[in-house]
Amino acid sequence: MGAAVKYERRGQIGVISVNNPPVNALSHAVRSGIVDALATAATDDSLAVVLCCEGRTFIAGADITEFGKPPQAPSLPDLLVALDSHPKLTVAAIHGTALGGGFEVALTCNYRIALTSAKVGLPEVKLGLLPGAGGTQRTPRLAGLPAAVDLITSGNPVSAERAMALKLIDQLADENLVERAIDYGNQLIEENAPQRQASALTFSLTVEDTDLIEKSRAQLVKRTRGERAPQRILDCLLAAAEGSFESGLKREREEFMACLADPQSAALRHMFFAERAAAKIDHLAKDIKPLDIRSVGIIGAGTMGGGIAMCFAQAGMAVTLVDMTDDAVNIGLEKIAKNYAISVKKGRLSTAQTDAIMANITTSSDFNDLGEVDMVIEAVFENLAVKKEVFATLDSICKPGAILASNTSYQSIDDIAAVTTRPESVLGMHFFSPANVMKLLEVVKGAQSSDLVIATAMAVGKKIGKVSVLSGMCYGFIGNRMLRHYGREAALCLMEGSTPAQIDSAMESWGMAMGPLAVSDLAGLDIGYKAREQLTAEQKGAPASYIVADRLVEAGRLGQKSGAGYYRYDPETRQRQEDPAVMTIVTEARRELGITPRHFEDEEIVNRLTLALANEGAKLLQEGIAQRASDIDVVYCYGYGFPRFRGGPMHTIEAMGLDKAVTLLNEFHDQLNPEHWQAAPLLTKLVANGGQLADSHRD
Ligand code: T1G
Repeated sequence: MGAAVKYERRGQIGVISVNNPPVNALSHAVRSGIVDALATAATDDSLAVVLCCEGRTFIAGADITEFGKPPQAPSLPDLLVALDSHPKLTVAAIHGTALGGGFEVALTCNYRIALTSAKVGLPEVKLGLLPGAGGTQRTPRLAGLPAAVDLITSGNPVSAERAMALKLIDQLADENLVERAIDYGNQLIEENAPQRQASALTFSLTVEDTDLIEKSRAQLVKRTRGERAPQRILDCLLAAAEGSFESGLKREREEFMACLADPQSAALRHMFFAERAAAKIDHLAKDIKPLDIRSVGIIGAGTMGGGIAMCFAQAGMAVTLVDMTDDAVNIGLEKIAKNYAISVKKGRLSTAQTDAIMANITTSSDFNDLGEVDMVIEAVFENLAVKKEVFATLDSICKPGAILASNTSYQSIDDIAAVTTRPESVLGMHFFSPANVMKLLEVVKGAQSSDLVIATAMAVGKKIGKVSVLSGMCYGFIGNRMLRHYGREAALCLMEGSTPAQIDSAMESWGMAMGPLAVSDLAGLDIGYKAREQLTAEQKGAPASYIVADRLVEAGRLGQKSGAGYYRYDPETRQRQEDPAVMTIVTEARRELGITPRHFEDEEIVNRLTLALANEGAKLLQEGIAQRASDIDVVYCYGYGFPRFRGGPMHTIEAMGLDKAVTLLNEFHDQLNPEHWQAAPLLTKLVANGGQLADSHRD
């Protein structure tokens, strides 16, 4: 059986115990170990078998690292055939998170007992897959179709208590799970309980079920923006009702293999590991222990400061929200209270919960109240002089060792650190609006930011529920530096012949949460306008890349905030509507710059915008601003609405083929503005030596 699985007798019960840290994934060693243990139990004089796991959780799924490698027998289906046909009673003892193939193993046992603290789920859809070991066939037979649709298409785990209500679990235990499971096995033997197999159950569709499947199809198309696994899951669930268990299992296998081969699954599995890799800081001393941050000061009670304050208060940390006047602070606090009132109204939080969160926030208009906090995050107006003044004051007030972070989107962390006596404790913590919703946090390392401070900021990000990504210092850090090229290409496609509606719908059909021009309207066109006022003509770039945006602002069209920008917005629904007045402005701008409009295909728009992102991303990699290509993917999927089923900008060109990407870049260089389309040397080097972005680090 090997070290991963052991078998021992406890009286008339045979106990199979899996030990494959960290999450008891169903590696080849685990699968073959369980098959061997089942064979032993089949022939010894045990009367029942308990399957349990050591460590922190029951089996948390198939071993995702094995996907894409040659299969090794016994496969998971082979294991489940042996389990389903076993001659003894089988009991699964569940703790931690029994997920995916792990829960499918438990569902194949005759009975299931779980710790009340346990959770179970079938999250395969989050990897672009579906439960490929009988989960789509057994779950509806045990819990009914509606519960199966919800569990498998959402991929979200449910509590043991909820699972018991759904008849997916039979018993709950508060502690001593293995002992309780052995007692349960003895009780079943005593009661001469039948070998109850989910595979032997049948169920047929009601009219409501059929309606549910069709309604779910439409909802999922909208919610997942084109992901194919959810639709395949519904096909498998239908097959469960329309035929035998065997025919349903066959259909599930076919659909699972189709998912496994689908580029969307490769992208989603890439994102699974990318999110985890982002938390790792290269070359960081292994023994560095992040500081324990318990109290935080937030400077600036505006939209960003208020949202940031909510993140920390929700994580149970003491927050001091500071602004220049009591009025400003009170307005900020009222906005936070309003946000929580909406959450209570929508049933997301209880009043008790929001009261407890609000109790973590104190307010002040006196910086001296920040003397004892462990960390301060500045979220004042995006102006370097103002930020320098704030940091100089904080430096004189805050206790030694307190971390001073700026939420700046662009300003130099080094210039800000230079006005303090503690540059090693200064860094950027760039949140994304709305800060209490968006999961991305860019942790920006200044030239003198210490490893301890960086590690602490990354850990604080995780503690408040963010996905932290480390960025070096450059204008715009990772996300916004790339966004400038993305936005430039959207503006140029408009000037060269496209329309706002075509550009946005092309990108949204491709998978972006929102098209680039609609995003500009949401953020406010005046922000870019004011930023450009501080730039030289050279810094602003090609006039064609901003002339329309400037003309819209000058015409009072600031975006959603003024009811019109690239679109007109319904005052009630905020739905965008095309506005002929915009094309009048565009036509005039084209005439002014001597541009003759031409026809655009959606494909050109998608290629130009995605390659503009990836090419700049490659330059960030070369310069060491981003630690790894997958970090850039995490930034875009968590901060900019890039579709996870595309795996991020860098995975997108890896999946396209770097050679094809570089060929397109060179074509754009020759046909469009050569200054904008110089292929990143890293990409041409990788194509020349057949390398992969995944293996590339800084030059
Ligand atoms: N396979 C391989 N490695 C895994 C893994 C898995 N299934 N799950 C986690 N890891 C690694 C992870 O990469 C990290 O590694 C370490 O374990 C700790 O994970 C046929 C086909 C279980 C809730 O989708 O949701 O079954 O970074 O940092 O926050 O139908 O891991 O330390 O080197 O996430 O405590 C279905 C995926 C698979 C569950 C624990 N199962 N895992 O969270 O720790 S497909 C899943 C999780 C399948 C069958 C189909 C979480 C967790 P490293 P972690 P955590």
